[in-house]
Order: sequence, then structure tokens, then C-alpha cells
Amino acid sequence: MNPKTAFITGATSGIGKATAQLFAKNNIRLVLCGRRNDRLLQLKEELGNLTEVTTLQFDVSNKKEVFEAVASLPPSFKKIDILINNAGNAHGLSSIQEGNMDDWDAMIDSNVKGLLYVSRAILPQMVERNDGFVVNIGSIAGKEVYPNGNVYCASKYAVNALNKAMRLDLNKHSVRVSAIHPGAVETEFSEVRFKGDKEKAKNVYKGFKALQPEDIADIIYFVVTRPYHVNIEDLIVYPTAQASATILNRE
Ligand code: NDP
Ligand code: 8X3
Repeated sequence: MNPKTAFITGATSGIGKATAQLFAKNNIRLVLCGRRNDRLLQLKEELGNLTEVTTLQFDVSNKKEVFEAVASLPPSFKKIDILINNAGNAHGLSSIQEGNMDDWDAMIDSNVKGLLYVSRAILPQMVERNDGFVVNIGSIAGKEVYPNGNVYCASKYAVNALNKAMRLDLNKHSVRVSAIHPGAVETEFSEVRFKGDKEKAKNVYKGFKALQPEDIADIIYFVVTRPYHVNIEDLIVYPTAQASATILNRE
């Protein structure tokens, strides 16, 4: 069987990077996407002896960049079997009455509109072939609103809704769609949320064992390697120490 090709957004860090590393070990060809080109090239260098890799530097929230990037794929990478809609971040953690509206724009533009643009650019080829797999990375923030999470939560509730919408619209085209909703994963996520404040970010994961990006990569790999008739719709994954967005059993 020909190896599959996966298109991973947000491959420069955290969950996306760990997924790329695991896919490469399992001979899945990779289209690595992100804004930081130095990291894309470094990862390509690291994984290039395990599988075929190409990179696309673009901002998912820029419609033009998304469509130009997808159109620029070399012929041997144009057929995408697996789309991992992972790019996204939280920006800020403040009450709705004090929210920074640029942060709101960034979250809605990347987490919601970015996921939509990338999906719109890639889904038609899957529909045409009646084959393909989309994994949407949501969050427990898309299942439960927590204090000061307002717009980030809204963006992830949107991902949850879009995951369901994709399942309905793509059902007759045999394109499988899954969502994975992690709790606390130790990545650069909190550093981005707190605008580079490493100390504040570290405190988020203090006193308990958070999920590691590799834990989520394992689950993504499991989901996309089920037999053709099996589609896992929705998974919520917590660290053992976490019971909800706000209840954590810290030491
Ligand atoms: P990281 O900050 O480590 O990684 C985020 C990735 O998204 C980076 O590769 C970044 O790449 C990319 N990205 C962000 N915005 C854009 C953009 N506008 N255009 C292109 N790429 C973008 O965080 P995680 O790995 O934790 O986050 C991955 C996903 O998992 C996100 O959707 C996040 O919401 C979700 N998630 C994370 C949880 C956690 O606790 N960490 C829990 C639940 C869900 P670059 O900057 O190079 O563009
Ligand atoms: C990331 C997890 O709880 O910080 O989506 O929103 S949380």
C-alpha cells in the first residue's frame, strides 16, 4: 500500500510537532505547516531520513496565504489523506469586560477561521476521491466554559460544532472526521497565552503531571489508523490529576 500523506497545521511546536514525529516513524509522509520557517526546516531535517517531508510556511488566519500555500504543493504531495487541524492558541486570560480585542481577533481568526480556511482548501479533493480523514484538535475549553476563558472557550466550542458539521456534510463522501479535546498539555501553549511570561506559564503545570504532547500524538495516531469502517467521533483526554477545566489535584 502507498504511504499516506498527512497535512499537519501547527507542526512547529507542541502537539503538532509530536504528531509529525510519530507519523514519520510510522512512514506517513508529511506536509509540515506553521509560521516559523526556521522550525519547519529544522523538523524537516530531523524527520527527512524517516519519511518524505515538505514544508509550507503560512498563517492559517490569512485566507490568501492558505490557498496559495496549498496550491504550491509539489505534485507528489498534492493528494492529502489526513488533515490534522491543530494550529491554534489562547491569547490572554481575562474577564470579558476587560478583554483585549486584538487577542479576541487572534483567537477567532486562527482557531476558528483558520481551521475553516484550511479545511475549505483541502476537503474538496477528499470529497472527490470519497476518501480522507480530518482530525480537529478541540479542547476541554470547547466542552466547558471556565472563568476568564470566554473567547478561547467560544473558539473551541466553534471547533466542536464544526467537527459535528463536518461529520454531517462529509458523511455521504466517506470522509472520516474526529475531534480530540485535551485538558492540560505541557507545550508552548501557556507561554503564548501569557505573552512570553515563562514563569507564569510554568505555574500552570506545577504540582501535577500534565499531559505531554506525545500523549496526544499517540491518540491521534490511534484514531487515524483504525480500520476503514471505524470512526472515533470525539475524545476528551485529561491528565489523571485533572477532573475539569478548573479542578486539579495539585501536590
Ligand atoms: P503550541 O503553542 O505549542 O503550538 C501551537 C502551534 O500552532 C504552533 O505550531 C504554531 O505555529 C501554530 N499556530 C498558532 N497560530 C497559528 C497561525 N495563525 N497560523 C499558523 N500556525 C499557527 O500549543 P499546543 O501544541 O498545545 O496547541 C496545539 C493545539 O492544541 C491548539 O489548537 C490548542 O488550542 C490545542 N490545545 C492545547 C492544549 C494545551 O493545554 N496545550 C489543550 C487543549 C487543546 P507557529 O507559531 O510557527 O505558526
Ligand atoms: C487548553 C486547555 O484548559 O487551558 O485548551 O483551556 S485549557
